[in-house]
Amino acid sequence: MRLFFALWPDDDARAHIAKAALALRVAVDARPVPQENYHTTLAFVGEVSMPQLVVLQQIGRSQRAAACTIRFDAYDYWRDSHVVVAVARESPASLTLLSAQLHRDLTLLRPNLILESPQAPLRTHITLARKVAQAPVLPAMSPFGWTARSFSLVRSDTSGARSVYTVVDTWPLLYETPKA
Ligand code: 3AM
Repeated sequence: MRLFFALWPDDDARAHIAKAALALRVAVDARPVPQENYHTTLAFVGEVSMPQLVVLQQIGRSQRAAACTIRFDAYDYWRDSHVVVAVARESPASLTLLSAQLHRDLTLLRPNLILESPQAPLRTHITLARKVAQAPVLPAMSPFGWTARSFSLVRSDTSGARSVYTVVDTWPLLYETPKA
């Protein structure tokens, strides 16, 4: 099975993302991401066996990152992957740390596990449309906040015409301490 760690939106965040996607105009042959697939990838894992799944669940359970609110504030077109994304130009520190820690744990515990994942710094984003062949004219985004209270291990099935994502496990992020 093919897995990745991600933030999975609650209904509130999903509604905000859907609204941001609606404001986009991409070419007719582009593929808008279905609402049920919206997510923010923290660490792509790749193909794993059942025993490796248990290791991944241990890794997920052992994280101690803080909950945070992410402000998505711009659209971007990523030419290499032909996607239009919503980006948070500033990532909360706790999210950057969580992503880095996940990558570190994956590498330390199972050096052979990550066959495909590059360890690039986190670019906090939500893919809104795929197969966008040419750079579209992107509007300014009405910024929205997504309060991340948990993160998930997600299975990706790309064998059919549409990718199907299934949340396998979810762990809480630590509570945000209110600022004085
Ligand atoms: O979250 P986004 O949409 O940016 O493109 C895939 C998707 O990214 C990416 O993992 C996310 C969940 O499927 N992905 C797919 N194959 C990948 C690979 N080999 C990959 N990321 C890194 N390496």
